[in-house]
Amino acid sequence: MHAWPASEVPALPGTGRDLRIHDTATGSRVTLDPGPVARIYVCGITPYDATHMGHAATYNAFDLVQRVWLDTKRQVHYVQNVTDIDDPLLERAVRDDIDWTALAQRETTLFREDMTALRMLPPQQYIGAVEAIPGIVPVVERLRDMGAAYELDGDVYFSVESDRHFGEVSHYDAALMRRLSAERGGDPDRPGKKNPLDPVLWLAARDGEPSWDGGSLGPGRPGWHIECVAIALDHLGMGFDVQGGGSDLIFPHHEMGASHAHALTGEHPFAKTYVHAGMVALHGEKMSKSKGNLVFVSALRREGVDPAAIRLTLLAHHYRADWEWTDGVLQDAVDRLGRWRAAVSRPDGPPADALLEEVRDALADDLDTPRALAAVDRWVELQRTEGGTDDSAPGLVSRTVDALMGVAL
Ligand code: 5CA
Ligand code: ZN
Repeated sequence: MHAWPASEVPALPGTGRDLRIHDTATGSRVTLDPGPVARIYVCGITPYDATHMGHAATYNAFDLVQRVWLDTKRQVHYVQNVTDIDDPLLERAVRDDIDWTALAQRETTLFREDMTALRMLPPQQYIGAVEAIPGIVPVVERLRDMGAAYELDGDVYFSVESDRHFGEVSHYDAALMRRLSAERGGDPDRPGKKNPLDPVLWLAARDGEPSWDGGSLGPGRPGWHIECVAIALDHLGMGFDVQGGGSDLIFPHHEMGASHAHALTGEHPFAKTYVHAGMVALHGEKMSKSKGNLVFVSALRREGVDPAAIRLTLLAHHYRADWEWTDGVLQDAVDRLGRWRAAVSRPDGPPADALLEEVRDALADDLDTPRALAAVDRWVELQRTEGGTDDSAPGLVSRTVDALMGVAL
């Protein structure tokens, strides 16, 4: 699949800081130490209802990770998937009486447009589950042949007991794992499984559902977790720097993915660091497609809201916090954008070199965007009240917020 066009990242003087970020698996802040090419896999959308503010907030977090890396003069190898075949997509297509491929295509197109408008950097590989099937089949066959997977009425399940590191991403207890498995696409109550938590790797063809050639597995379609593992291993290999997603992916998705990869390769870890963004809520509940309490990026754009204001709304919240979308938080961002634009439109202003370093410090410290915005606010306020004579300052402020936070003033 093609991704979306990259917005330019302006050059900044000097060099940024190494990123310290909260790692879910160790429960602590770690300083990332990527090579000259930092490797990141971010789980993509299931394209049946895109792009809501929760999605946008999560992709914003991982866009910042990349911008901090780029500022340290590294290159970034970024891979993202599209879950363009899975139960929820098929269910929505039936509900809305639309062809599932048309639904997936429509929503993926919208997602690309939203990501472009929000100045999110595109992945180098943007891979759909369907196009990844020829690579997924041999991976599932291998897991089965090595005894890490088993068959149940034609479906193939992964045995969580085959990975001695199982549980080390989420550290959740068995009861919570079981509850989340049931809520998030698993089938812990299906009789005949070795362990109720075992996730499906390959689902044998069902009547009325699309299916693909599965070689020795028979016709069917892939399970969810193995999709991301096959794509990540194909393009990034084991031990890549960051796997990212929202906190609802900690379990089962990222736990199972890690276990699949450990079993498959005999190596550990799958990702060196697991990073998770908080959940955005609307009216007191997590924004989710299944609940339908959504605010769409595209709807706001259509109403004439500047994408830079949407992005500033996201940046005003720490990426790990759960927060609530309200008209008030958007209005605050619209007002802030107006103040910032007025301040950088003047020909000169107070020196901004210290501001650049403050923004760098804040972002390198677990992506502390509220602190970064506060630093810009202070410069803007000084510009308004006292002004200054540094004629390079307004340009430097513009380039700082664009290069490091994707906000075009
Ligand atoms: N296709 C899978 C990942 S392989 C998937 O979870 N798709 S999704 O469309 O449901 O979600 C895409 C990303 O948005 C995931 O990282 C998910 O954690 C994140 N996300 C979903 N809802 C919210 C929300 N309300 N707040 C923050 N992030 C969210
Ligand atoms: Zn994923």
